[in-house]
Amino acid sequence: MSEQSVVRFDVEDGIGVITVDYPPVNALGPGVSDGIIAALEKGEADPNVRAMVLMGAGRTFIAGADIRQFGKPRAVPAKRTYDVLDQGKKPVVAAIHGYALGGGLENALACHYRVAVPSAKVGLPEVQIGILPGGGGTQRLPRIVGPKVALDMIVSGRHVPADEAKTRGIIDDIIPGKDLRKEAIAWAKGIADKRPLPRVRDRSERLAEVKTDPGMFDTARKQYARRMRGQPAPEKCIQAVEAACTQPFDEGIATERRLFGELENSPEAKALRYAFFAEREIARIPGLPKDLKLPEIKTMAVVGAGTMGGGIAMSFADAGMPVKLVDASKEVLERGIGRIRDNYATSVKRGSLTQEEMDKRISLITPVETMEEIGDCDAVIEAVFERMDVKKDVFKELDRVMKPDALLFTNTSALDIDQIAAVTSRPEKVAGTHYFVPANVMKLFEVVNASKTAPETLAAAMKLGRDIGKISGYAGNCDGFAANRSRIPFTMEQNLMVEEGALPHQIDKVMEDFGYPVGPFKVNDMSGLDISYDTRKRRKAADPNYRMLPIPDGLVEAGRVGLKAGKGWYRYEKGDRTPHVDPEVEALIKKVATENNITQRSFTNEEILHRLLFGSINEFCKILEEGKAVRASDLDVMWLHGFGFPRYRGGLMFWGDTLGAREIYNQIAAWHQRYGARWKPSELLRRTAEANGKLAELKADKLR
Ligand code: T1G
Repeated sequence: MSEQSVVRFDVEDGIGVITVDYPPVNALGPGVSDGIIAALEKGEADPNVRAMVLMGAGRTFIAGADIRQFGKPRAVPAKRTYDVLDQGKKPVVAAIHGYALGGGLENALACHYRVAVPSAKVGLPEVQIGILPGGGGTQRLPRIVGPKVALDMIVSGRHVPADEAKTRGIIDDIIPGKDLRKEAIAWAKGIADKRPLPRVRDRSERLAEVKTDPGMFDTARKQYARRMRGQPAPEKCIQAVEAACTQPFDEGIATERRLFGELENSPEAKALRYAFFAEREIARIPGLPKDLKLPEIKTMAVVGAGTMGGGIAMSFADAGMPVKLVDASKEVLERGIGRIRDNYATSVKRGSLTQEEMDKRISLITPVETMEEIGDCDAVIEAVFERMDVKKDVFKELDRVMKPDALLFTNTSALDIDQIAAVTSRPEKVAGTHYFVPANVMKLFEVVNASKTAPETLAAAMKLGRDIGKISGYAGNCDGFAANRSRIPFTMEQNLMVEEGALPHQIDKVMEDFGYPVGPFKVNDMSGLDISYDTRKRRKAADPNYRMLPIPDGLVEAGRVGLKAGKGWYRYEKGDRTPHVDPEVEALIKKVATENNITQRSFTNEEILHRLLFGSINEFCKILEEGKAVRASDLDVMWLHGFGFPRYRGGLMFWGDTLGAREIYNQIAAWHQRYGARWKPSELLRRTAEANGKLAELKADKLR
């Protein structure tokens, strides 16, 4: 689309209509701002034009600046749309549908009036990509909603629905939206002759709020400190809003622009931009025909009403999709439904869900006691006990009861899906849909492609995940698939370093300083040490060479199974979740080390960090080599949404590139010499190091 045509201007009934048409989301890409300025000047100069409307073509208003342009050299624009709007003599109405975000809302705030359709959302989400509103948003928004609400909107970056935006005065009116253009023109005609023109920059009455609560900026600093740890943008957002309350408008704009410049190329902003596009790229599976006819999934069933099955059923009800929940045992089914009710009730108590919404979601979940009753569903997800024989029995049953074109998905986290599919007459309709705990919360939805899975089934599963608000990621069928498999070296090194002398709280501190909300040993205590202990026991039973972990095994055998027992890696006071370092654990560690003739030593924090993360970088490369994942950035997205990897570091491979593939390869090669086979460097990593290539740009050459 040539720069000229990304903005259209036409006049209807004395109203100049400026339409931004720059798919997919009318971002302020090349030519858009200039196009808006040209249209505004045309309208100003045209005597037949009494007022103007600014709107977006397609599915949305302007979704902000073009994020792809950041970090690239850009000419300083001679004019800015915001200033041209401010200097205008004719009223301009922003007509908002879809999203008005970032520079989109900033343009709307520079217009004289704003109207929106009921489903519209507005916001200044720049902080989520490591920057701040750079088009006057930090100066104009506080003048409308007051500094306190502006702080909340700008530091959280949340999207505000139209009704709340109306209540807060961000938009002047809600229009039906049946015919946006027509309704906006009518609205503009209604105000065309009103003078003086209401410019937001001239308003200051709401800024006085700061006099009654001068401490609001420090309150915001405290409020957001924990959530925004390690990120420079929130503090600068607060400083910019503070400037709106202490400086004249144009000086405030200059302050905003300076602060923006300090953030645009920060490491955190680059990492958050990488994460933004990686989360969109993960939806694409190379080689999948674009015109595939996908089987429609409108009704779901879930087999197994345990913790996982219940969470999975909630994930569908939360997305408004009817779901049947079946379990062989009436008692387990009732307990499962009870647990779902409790979860929703907790959300209602916390105020994150209304009672009405809870009732609606519960009504979408139908408990049934027989498999026959789910036969008419479009697809089913099996979430029963993680044992192959149990899974096979269930899939034989599903193949018998489910309608012929129904899709059969399994939530197994590691078992061979080819074996499961082989017991059915429709292996092409079988795939893995792997959730992470808690299933109704974690966004990652790992879609596992088995050797007989049809492209339609794979694509339908990927779409299903997106339809319920998850991030669907492709994985090949292998032990642990992509996400869990890439995590195994992390968990192994976590435990081996403790045998060698590093202490759990030291390792936890390193990872919390790195940006994790909670260290790995505390996470283990929360999820229960007995779960992974049982998995190790099963693996040992299946493979005598499987290496047990004597220290966590010893903890479990000593009854220290974690938070639920008041002791695990840490000790906990009754009714309190605060972890306390426990000398008993250190004593057990020393005892196991002595019994296993392990010489203990001290560790630097850097060694701990690299031992934990380099192994998984190496495994990422092996997974890509084997074609069990599409691209490195997918695995990064899986760690962001499956394992809580700190978002402002972009992802594991993106972070790896801040050190360089060569340094990582050399270290791994050295550990290979020292520790043996588990550190055998991936061939792909060696080649990338040699070529000084980027880890985050690695892709599988062929999916297998
Ligand atoms: N720039 C470039 N591309 C964008 C984009 C943007 N701002 N927003 C979306 N896309 C692409 C996206 O990569 C995808 O591409 C397609 O559009 C659909 O997006 C001066 C400095 C609007 C809520 O942060 O939050 O303004 O993968 O899959 O789920 O102060 O996109 O199809 O090739 O996400 O319906 C501030 C970012 C910028 C908004 C729609 N704005 N976008 O969600 O679709 S900074 C934002 C979103 C700024 C000013 C500053 C979402 C959405 P592709 P999608 P969606």
